[in-house]
Amino acid sequence: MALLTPNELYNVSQEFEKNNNIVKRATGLSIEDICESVYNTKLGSEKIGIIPITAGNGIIGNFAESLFTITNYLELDGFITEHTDVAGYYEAIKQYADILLMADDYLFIAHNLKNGKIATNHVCTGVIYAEIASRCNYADTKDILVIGLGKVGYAGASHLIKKGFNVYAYDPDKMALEKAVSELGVRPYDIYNNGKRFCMVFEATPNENTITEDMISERCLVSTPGIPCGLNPELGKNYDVDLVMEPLLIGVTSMLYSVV
Ligand code: NAI
Ligand code: PYL
Ligand code: MG
Repeated sequence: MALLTPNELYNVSQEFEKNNNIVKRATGLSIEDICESVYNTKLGSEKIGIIPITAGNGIIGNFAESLFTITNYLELDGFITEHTDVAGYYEAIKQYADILLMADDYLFIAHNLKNGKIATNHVCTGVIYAEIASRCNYADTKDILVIGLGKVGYAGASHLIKKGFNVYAYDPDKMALEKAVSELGVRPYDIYNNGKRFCMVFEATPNENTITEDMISERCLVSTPGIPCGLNPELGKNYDVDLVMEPLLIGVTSMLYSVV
């Protein structure tokens, strides 16, 4: 599991605002509007308990603070527990938290104690980034390219299929590709011989340069949570790409809307 580093989280507020402006320009809606539409929910003033977890590789600098930042941006009542782990969980309950946010090295969850809803970061991240790509306001087709069919990519591809998009997908992991073809009905995209170009791309891989020139049309929207970014900056500039890419908070926003 690729873990975030404090360095990737030092300016999350600016990164979130920057990406929200790109999303508004390319889709006509804000990230919050899109989350409201996807989950058919509205945020209130829920109390959000953020519990630092020391398991595995331990606390990631700026992680809890980043979650606190997005709860403020969304005008929720967020707090980071003074204690970690079980003591932190107990503290959050005693502080009457409505929703808990906590992450170990394998799973990052949002749990609404009031309605019982629970969500994972990888599914909510896949759904929101795929949804953003699919709302490109200058696309004239329902064809969309998905690069990467792991935990995040599979969730996003599943969401797009349910929305009726023509999902073309690629993953070098044959098992992952075959699973998505058989379970979701995605169409395998042959990166070596396809000729088809896309104006909507959802990428979810932990590698650079996964998006190549022959995959994208002149003007396109690339929506990717992948770290590092799969789009080469040079290619992005030459092809006038609207790039939505942020290390954590777009996915967290999706988690919060999905559990209220
Ligand atoms: P994963 O390891 O479950 O899946 C990654 C998939 O990408 C694998 O199936 C792998 O075969 C595939 N892949 C690798 N190179 C490829 C290539 N050149 N072309 C196509 N597919 C390729 O990882 P997961 O959990 O799905 O996360 C994906 C990325 O998203 C990671 O970098 C992770 O750190 C990041 N992430 C970012 C979040 C955010 O909010 N920005 C939230 C969650 C994850
Ligand atoms: C949720 C992120 C997105 C990409 N990789 C995931 C990651 O880094 N997970 C680990 C999160 C650990 C948090 C640590 C803390 O500070 O509470 N246990
Ligand atoms: Mg994100």
